[in-house]
Amino acid sequence: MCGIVGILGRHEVAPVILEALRRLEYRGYDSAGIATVQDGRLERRRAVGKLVNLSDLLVHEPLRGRAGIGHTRWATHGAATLENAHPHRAGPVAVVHNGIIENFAALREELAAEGVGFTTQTDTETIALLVRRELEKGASPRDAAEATLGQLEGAFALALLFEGEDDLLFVARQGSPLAIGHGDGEMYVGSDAIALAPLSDRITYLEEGDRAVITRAGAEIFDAEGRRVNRAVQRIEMDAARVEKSGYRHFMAKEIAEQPRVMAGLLEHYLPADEAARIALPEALDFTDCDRVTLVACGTAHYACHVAKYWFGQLAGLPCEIDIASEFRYRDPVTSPREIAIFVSQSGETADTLAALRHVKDRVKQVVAVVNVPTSSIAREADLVLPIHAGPEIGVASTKAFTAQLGVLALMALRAGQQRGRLDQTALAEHTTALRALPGLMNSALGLNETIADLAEALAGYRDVLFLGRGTMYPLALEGALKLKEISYIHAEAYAAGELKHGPIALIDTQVPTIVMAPRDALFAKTVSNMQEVMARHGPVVLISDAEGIAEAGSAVWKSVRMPEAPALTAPILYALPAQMIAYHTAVAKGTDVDQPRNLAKSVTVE
Ligand code: HGA
Repeated sequence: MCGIVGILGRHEVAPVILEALRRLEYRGYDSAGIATVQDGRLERRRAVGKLVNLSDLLVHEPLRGRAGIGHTRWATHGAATLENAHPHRAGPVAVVHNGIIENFAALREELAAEGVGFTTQTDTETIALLVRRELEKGASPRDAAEATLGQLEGAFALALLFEGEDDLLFVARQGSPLAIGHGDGEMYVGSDAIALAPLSDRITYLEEGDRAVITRAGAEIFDAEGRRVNRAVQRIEMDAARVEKSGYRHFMAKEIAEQPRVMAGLLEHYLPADEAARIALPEALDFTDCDRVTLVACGTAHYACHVAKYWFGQLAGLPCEIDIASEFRYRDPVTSPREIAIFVSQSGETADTLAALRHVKDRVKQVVAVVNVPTSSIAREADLVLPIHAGPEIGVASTKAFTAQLGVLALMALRAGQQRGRLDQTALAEHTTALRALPGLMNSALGLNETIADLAEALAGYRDVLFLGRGTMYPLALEGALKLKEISYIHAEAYAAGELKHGPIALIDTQVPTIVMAPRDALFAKTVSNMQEVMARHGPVVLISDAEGIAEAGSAVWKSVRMPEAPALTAPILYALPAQMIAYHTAVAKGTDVDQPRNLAKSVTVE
């Protein structure tokens, strides 16, 4: 999603802004631009496509100045064209914006009625035009910005730069994240701390409704009511090396390979090695007096919730509901004062998930955030935060965050089972032993890289792929299909294996491979029957199973992937790896942009 950068520097800022925008590239974008105040004059350069186009332009038409703003745009309103690229300018003001101005059409009409013309199709341009209108009435830059904010509806983060003001940035946050970095006689603004990583490790996160007047001397922050407020300056440990590819061809490959280490770190955190079965989750997480669990998320995180639904039911006997955040929020969900609502998001900034959290926050017993970024909005607004400790995830297609989310959710379900008397110490010890063995099994699964690369070469030639699974393998099938379509653009669908004959079997022919995810578990025979139904109709089948499963059912399949044997609890976590590797290698074989697939964005900060 759109990335924002702003700098009041001691030296030329355009190259530094460009570097910061590079660190935001992972969020996904389609055009980019920078504006600076150069000898008092506001100047801007914009380019469609990747940042290299903007940097080429800057070589021929450099931008000078010590104050500037920059933007990577992921279009919501108006095509990815040069005129729609940010910064948008109206006379003496330039704006960069992340989010959506929901009343922009009404505002445009109002401005049009006054004879104001438009040069873009964006909602963002209205902000610049409204600020200019206030400035023309004689308002100061700050008052003009304040007056404009009062007219905007929707979710946004924005930064304003003014002609003639080389020591002023006005920024505001309403729904989309924004961080301020403190330097030595310099100040920075960024959509996230990653953008500011090498510039500053002292970060202030703006709260909902905050606006700030920034000069090189510091930031004056005001809340939505205009009261001056203090927001903490936090020291961020942002190991710059962790956002490098470290020799891997893609971030996604690196992040897939990191999973054994991430899982080991997560377990070290939540499952102390010294005590056999003590789950080190906060005491405040109490499932005893709880009548149900609700899990809400989007995309891959939603599939993690889907797996957790099985765990909460089977391990803790707890009714569990899952929903997609954008649906949950608007369907008027029935809540209970004894309900624990869990919101899962890698970035902790997912706009729909945040809105869903706010929707039920005061109506349930407890709101828990399972996030990768503990300083994020979702984390800050929840009653309890359980970080997944996955480290920065840069590839747009989530990998290590998914398995780490599953790790935390499994521990929560075990804790619930223990607290509710469903799991005795022996059963608990069995499950924690299984979790401790998981990093080793993940390492073995990574050894399948070559096998899966070969399989992917073959899959890359197909247009449609089906994924099937039963039980906890059903959400894994959904995740496998999502991953494949996200980065290879192959149309992929997933079904619960038992659903096959209720419709999707009509798709089966020699041109539609079916990937069956089926460890040799209690449901194996049933899934194998569905697999046979596919083969009887000449559909090529890829069986992902363990040695026993493949020995039993793999003789007539097109291809098989032999996974290490895994206990029922950890199998869905382990089987994420082949699903990710299939998607990754298929995308590589097809030559698509693995880390920044078309149209997709990381940290989805608009609804
Ligand atoms: N609505 C603005 C900004 C979009 C955005 O924030 N994307 O992440 C536009 O379309 O330019």
